[in-house]
Amino acid sequence: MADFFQQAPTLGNQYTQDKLLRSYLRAILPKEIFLEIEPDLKRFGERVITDIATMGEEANLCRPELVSYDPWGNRTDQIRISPSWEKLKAVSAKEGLVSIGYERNYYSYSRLYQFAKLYLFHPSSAVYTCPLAMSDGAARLIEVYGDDRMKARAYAHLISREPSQVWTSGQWMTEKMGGSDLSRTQTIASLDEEGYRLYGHKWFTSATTSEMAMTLARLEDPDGKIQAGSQGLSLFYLELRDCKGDLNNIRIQNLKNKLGTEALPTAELDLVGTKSELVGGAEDGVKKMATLFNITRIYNSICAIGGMRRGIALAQNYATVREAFGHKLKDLPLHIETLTRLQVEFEGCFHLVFHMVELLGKEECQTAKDLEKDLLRLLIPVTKLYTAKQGIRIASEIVESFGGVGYIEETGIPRLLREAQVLSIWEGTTNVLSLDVLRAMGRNDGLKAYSKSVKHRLEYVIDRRLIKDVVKVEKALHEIIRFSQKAVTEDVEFAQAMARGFAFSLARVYIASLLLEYAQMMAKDYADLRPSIVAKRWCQQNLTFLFCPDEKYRNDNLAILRNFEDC
Ligand code: MFK
Repeated sequence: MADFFQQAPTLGNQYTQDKLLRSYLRAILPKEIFLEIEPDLKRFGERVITDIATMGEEANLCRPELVSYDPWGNRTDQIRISPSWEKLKAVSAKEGLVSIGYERNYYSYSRLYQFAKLYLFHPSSAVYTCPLAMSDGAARLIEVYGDDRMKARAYAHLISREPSQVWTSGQWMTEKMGGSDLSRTQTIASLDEEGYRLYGHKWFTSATTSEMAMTLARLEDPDGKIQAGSQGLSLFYLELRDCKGDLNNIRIQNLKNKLGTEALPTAELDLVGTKSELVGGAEDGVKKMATLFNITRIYNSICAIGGMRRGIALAQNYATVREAFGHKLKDLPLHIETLTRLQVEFEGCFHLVFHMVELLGKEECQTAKDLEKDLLRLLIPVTKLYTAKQGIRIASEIVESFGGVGYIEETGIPRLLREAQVLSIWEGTTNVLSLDVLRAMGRNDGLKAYSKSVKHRLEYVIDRRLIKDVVKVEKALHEIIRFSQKAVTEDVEFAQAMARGFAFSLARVYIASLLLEYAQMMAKDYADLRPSIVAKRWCQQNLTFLFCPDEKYRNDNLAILRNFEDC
């Protein structure tokens, strides 16, 4: 029998091969900006499959290690990380992966440029995007709420392009009582003659080798009283080490053994009198921290689509080399159908995420209208929760599309699934964010902005080949509006039970409007009809997932679960 070898998939330049990214940027950016940044994207598209990919692979193989004591019994609390993780830090700084967004050389478009690079970088980076996300969020937080000293010191380090100067930041929110319900935070901030000192335990801290962190704590008043609930939380800035390199009264207790993100150190730690500074005055800590976690949620979404694109690129390449049943996989109708579905889902998510990045850029450069600000507040949780879930689904299909080898660790394919799985957990789970969507609608004009924006986009579409789809999206939008009016008259349990389906409907319908608008633009300006095919395919699927969980329905749920009695 002749020897048989399976051919591994190969990747080409991740920018030049990504026709969607290229045509999207060309269409959306002013011509002079596109021409100026494209050479950098081309160069970077090559790096992410060469030296950066090697750094990522090496970092993944070398897990962080906690050295709690030195040989003489002294407590050291040192986290040893891979040299490649350090290299990724230097590369990120030099490539401007955070700084581009703050240099603002391209005004509000700077964020599009920066996030295009992050999208290319993420799947090769061993999730170095995590410290970048928190650092970017911390930079924005300081820009908005920080004092002059923080701006001159921490902000300058966070946005530095100089590897010896650049800092990363942690975002320490999660405590044992919960990462979702921050109102149960127990860390206390006490004021002494030198300033604030923090006492408490942080249960999940990511990228714990960072130079600084933003965290939440409760202020102790002069009588030693402490305000409960989330209103009583204040925001604090701290540096992990002093000028001698000693930890700032922090005990690192444990490193987490996780399903994925293995190169990333995630620690449990105690704050035992950690010196820190209040950011933006007392209280309203959650609200201030939201400036940071809104940025990290956008990073989460860009990482989701970066991972989808990488998986699909690998699967498509493999389909051109792998034979089965006398054909290449690329010629098998069911395989084509499967990959097409993934590609359409990915393209929808791509448009949603980059649209949000565009809105973020406008908000930061003060060119966003009120409607766009309300829209951004609503779309951040919608986009984060939707793209994370689709990222997992697509990664799972990609693993399967490789058959048995997709399950083999050394192919690198299982990593796609592990790295996707975290995206629906950190930075707010799907259910927590679904409830946040309801809050974003209730507290400002989120739904009004949403509906106006979808309608406005649909009005632009006049190509008669797309009109049937426009009508379908209009109907789905009316369904959403009617449903939301009904939902406010129902009880809280009703609203909570339907929240996930509602958020998914918001995502699907919004994406439909973006795809149709893009299809119209590409047909008109570039005689490119492919986006119309994608938009039509998107609109063929269910756009809404609205159902009525009235009291009977919810009681039936409990009957199905047997009231949790047998568990
Ligand atoms: C690679 C990608 C990224 C990698 C980074 C990962 C590393 C980090 C890992 C983690 O940190 S995981 C921790 C994950 N935990 C969360 O993300 C928290 C999830 N929970 C929520 O988001 C809850 O919705 C929340 C804790 C915010 C609810 O708390 P509350 O106190 O009940 O909030 P409430 O009353 O809704 O909001 C308090 C204030 O904040 C309000 O302002 P006002 O008082 O003026 O009305 C809100 O409007 C405001 N706010 C809340 N969420 C906001 C927001 N403002 C803007 N945007 C938001 N998203």
